[in-house]
Amino acid sequence: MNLVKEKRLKNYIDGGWIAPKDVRYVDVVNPATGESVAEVPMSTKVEVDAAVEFAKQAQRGWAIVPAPQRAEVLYRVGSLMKERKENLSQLLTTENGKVIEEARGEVQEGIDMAFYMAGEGRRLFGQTTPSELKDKFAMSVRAPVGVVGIITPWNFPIAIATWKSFPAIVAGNAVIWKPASETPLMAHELAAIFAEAGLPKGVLNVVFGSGNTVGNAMVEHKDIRVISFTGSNEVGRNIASKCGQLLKKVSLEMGGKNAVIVMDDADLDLAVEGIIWSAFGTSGQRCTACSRVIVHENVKEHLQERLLKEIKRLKIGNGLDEKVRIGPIINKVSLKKINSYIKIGKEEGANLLTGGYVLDEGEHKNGFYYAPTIFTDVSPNMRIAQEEIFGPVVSLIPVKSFVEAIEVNNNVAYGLSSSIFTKDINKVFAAQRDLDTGIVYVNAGTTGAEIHLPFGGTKGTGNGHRDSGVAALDVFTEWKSIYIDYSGRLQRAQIDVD
Ligand code: UN1
Repeated sequence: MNLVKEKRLKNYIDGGWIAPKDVRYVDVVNPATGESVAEVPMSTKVEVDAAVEFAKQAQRGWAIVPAPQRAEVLYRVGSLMKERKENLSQLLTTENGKVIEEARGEVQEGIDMAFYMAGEGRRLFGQTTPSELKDKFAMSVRAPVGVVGIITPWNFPIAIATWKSFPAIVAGNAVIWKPASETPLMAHELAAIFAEAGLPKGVLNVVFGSGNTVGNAMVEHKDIRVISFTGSNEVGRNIASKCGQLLKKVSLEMGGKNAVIVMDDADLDLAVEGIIWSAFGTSGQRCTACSRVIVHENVKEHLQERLLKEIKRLKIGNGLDEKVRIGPIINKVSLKKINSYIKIGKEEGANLLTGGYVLDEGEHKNGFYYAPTIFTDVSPNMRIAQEEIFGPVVSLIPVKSFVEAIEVNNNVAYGLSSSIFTKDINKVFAAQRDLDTGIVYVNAGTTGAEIHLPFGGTKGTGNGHRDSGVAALDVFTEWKSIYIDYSGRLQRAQIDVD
């Protein structure tokens, strides 16, 4: 059952809960109340090295377990997550702050991923290909890579971990996982569920700690052959250059500057709902959050008025309260960063329509809350329209045409998600082709990716890999080409072909 009983968390290494020696502990703070709910150890390279040794050993055995049997563990993990969905969701809200309804949605994402990837245990399709030579058989199969490292963020502490660890495990790898220090409880619970589901020891190892120490030790460890990272652009680039030097495969997902386009033929009620949900849900702390609205000038005034009206209805508070729609921001550092963009926006000449301040009175006194914020009359090159803010701040950018809307959408450094509201079927098809993002929505907001489709984006969002979906297997497997000659002679390829 719920295993977080002791306040001080332990690493999960080689199937055991182990407290690292002589390390400092950091408080895990409930952002809704400011209270410490646990303490997380700041492990060191020593723990990473130990975990990798155990993982290497375990992986050899795990790789020869037939994939359908490896998948059985994931089916059990999915069932246990389903049984504990409510507990996990409450705990997730406690450490991350997201409202309980969204926490349930996130846990559901993990459950879906478990059953979906378990299905891969009976597929993991390879290919057979005709050989150039007689009496020779050629095929390519997906082979596990070995020991892989996953580094996950605080904004989706369980879902993103499942996008990465489940495909890695079903494909026969062993995993070293560094969860974000802000949200270690989900990692603790997922490791406990894996143990209960019968995953052999050493196949999954959780090492808590900072990116600088634990993350770095993972990136630099010669026996960790893949790094899959979701987080900030700055950290991602740093990891990428180190991995480049070491010729290590790295998969990066580093955020977005996602836009909703509202054309003048759009269903405005629907567009308003879509914008409110994708801009202010999760307090804007999603990689997929909408932070720009590109609106046709004919409907600009109307849309602004409608958004303003809807924003006033949003109850902001502790996410455990079912009536609350907007929870807190993860911590004070984030609050400060969001606030700094308000100043930048004003200085750039944007018009602050609503919000733009920290909520710190009454029920909001001890937590980290920010008022949902809208800037209007934003021009596409302003910093508030170019840089990822990761908070409930949205910029309205007026445009004159569909072509201009697409151009503005694409003219940012990121390319994760985009959306268009229109009733014109021609614009729908042109937009899905021309929007330069890894995910495109039509008549829906920018959030809500489903786990059986690839997740990721173009340009500064990543480096060409995808989480989730069957595409995730490409990150965690190597193609192995196998030739079996049954001619009884030495046949020389490209030479003995006549
Ligand atoms: C993220 O913010 O990094 O599509 C993940 C969505 C969610 C996942 C977001 N399913 O918004």
